[in-house]
Amino acid sequence: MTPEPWWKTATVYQIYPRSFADSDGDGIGDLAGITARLDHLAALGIDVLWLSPVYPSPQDDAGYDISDYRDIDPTFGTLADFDRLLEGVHARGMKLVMDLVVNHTSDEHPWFEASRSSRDGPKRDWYWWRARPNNWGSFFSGSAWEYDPRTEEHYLHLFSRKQPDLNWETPAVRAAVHELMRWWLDRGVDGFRMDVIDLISKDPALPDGERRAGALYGDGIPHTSCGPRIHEFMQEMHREVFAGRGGELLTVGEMPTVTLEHARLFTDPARAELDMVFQFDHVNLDHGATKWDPRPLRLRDLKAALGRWQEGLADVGWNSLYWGNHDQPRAVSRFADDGVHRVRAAKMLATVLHLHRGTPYVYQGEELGMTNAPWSGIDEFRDIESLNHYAEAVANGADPADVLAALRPRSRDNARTPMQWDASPSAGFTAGEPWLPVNPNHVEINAEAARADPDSVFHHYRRLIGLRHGEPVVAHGDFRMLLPDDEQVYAFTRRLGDVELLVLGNFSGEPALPRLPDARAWAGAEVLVGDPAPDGGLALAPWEGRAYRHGR
Ligand code: TEU
Repeated sequence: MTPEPWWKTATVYQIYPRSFADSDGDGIGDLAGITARLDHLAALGIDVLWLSPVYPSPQDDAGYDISDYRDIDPTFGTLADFDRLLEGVHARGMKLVMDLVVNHTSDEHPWFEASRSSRDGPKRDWYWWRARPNNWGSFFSGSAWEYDPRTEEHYLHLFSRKQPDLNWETPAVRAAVHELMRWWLDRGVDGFRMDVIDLISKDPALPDGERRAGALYGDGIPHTSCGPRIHEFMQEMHREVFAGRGGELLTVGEMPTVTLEHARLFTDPARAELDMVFQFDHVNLDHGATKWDPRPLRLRDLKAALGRWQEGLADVGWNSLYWGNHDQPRAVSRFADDGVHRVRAAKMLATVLHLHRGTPYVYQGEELGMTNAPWSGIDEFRDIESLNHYAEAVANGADPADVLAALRPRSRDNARTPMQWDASPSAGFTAGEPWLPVNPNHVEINAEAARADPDSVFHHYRRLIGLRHGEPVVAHGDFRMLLPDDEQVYAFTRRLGDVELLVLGNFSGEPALPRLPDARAWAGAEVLVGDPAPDGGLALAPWEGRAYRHGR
């Protein structure tokens, strides 16, 4: 029997370097800052760190626009700083995973500079050039095409105009990517989180997309998402980069448009593509056609979405589990309550997520129950997605106050406010002026206070991460969703051999009594996570979570 992969008992922590810890007072986080804070992560019990991009970049999309894949941006430090960080991570028994952004490069990358220099240069076909653009819109507002007067053609950019899409049909592009990946693995990194990797195989005809009523642009997703050669490309990458390096690496594909059917193919170990993918179904439930059109989240939809992925990857493949990342609003503000019940709500979200089957990802500050920020005006935002949307909507006649109201809860900048280390004026993040305002609630919500309080969200995460290491049912047990239609309580069981867990989460500000058919059988069981109900039964206080264990 092949042993289970190590990452089934692992928890990953995402660091957004700009906002984690600043060592030199320029107001922007850096590698030396991370190195100085590694004990916080080791104390939490984290197994793997994922670093958002730290490569040289014009920072048009906060580092997701890379101009050199084999160096460190001076803002973040040097390769020597990187090696020191890696050493510190490994010395604490943790691993380090890099962000691989290769659907596109920066327009300032030498590959693109060569490509744009002439119509018949050797790198022309490394990007997508067309005499006439199609109707696709960019994820960051406006057209997905930019006219380049130098050669009088347009190039494709699914994201910002400073992020031209690489053409993966060209074999030399794929070879160049494989080479840079091997370069980082040879340096000692332990794997990659692959940015929008579901978009690298496009329909080479680049046909127009369907245009929704009222939309300015056509939808390119059907022609770019998991295209005809996607699995071939992933298998080739596996062969060229990972094969023969042993099973200690981690690969996770970020896939905003992935379907369950494709995910089964990507993560089936027999196919040798990826260890796991990030799916987006559960983070697309609380808005309409665009993310700027908020809708209330219905708990039954959340259970249906996550439950479908649990079931769909039960016999083959593996799930990643997340509530948030640097692109999503803060989980406790979005899915629960960041007011009086904040601590209990943040713990409940953690209990529910971490006891699913899959590998959990913790986004920096989530372990403190950090919240969305109280934005006062548009001039406080820094994210290109927010700023472009604001400019486009206002130019098209929307009321600026309405646009701002939609940005407040949804902007990616909510996730990017500085990490809250202590109660001092810049939250211990920097000695200078932070690049994005510190959330004023850092006087109360910060790592120093959380570590000192045994009842904090931090210590709750620590216990959950420890359970995954020590309780085989958490990593390997099967999953059964209960009460699918209940609008108040999230409930499921996990089972491995004679051991069974019952996990409950009250997703409401009212007390709840879960209506389980076998409630009596559970009432006497050991409380594994959370506090017992005062009467020893299953009752939950507002936003409370709890897990029970039967058997041993
Ligand atoms: O995100 C892909 C992605 O789907 C998001 O851009 C998404 O469209 C948006 O955030 C939803 O609000 C990845 C990175 O995580 C993101 O930071 C980058 O901006 C993007 O790719 C381009 O590299």
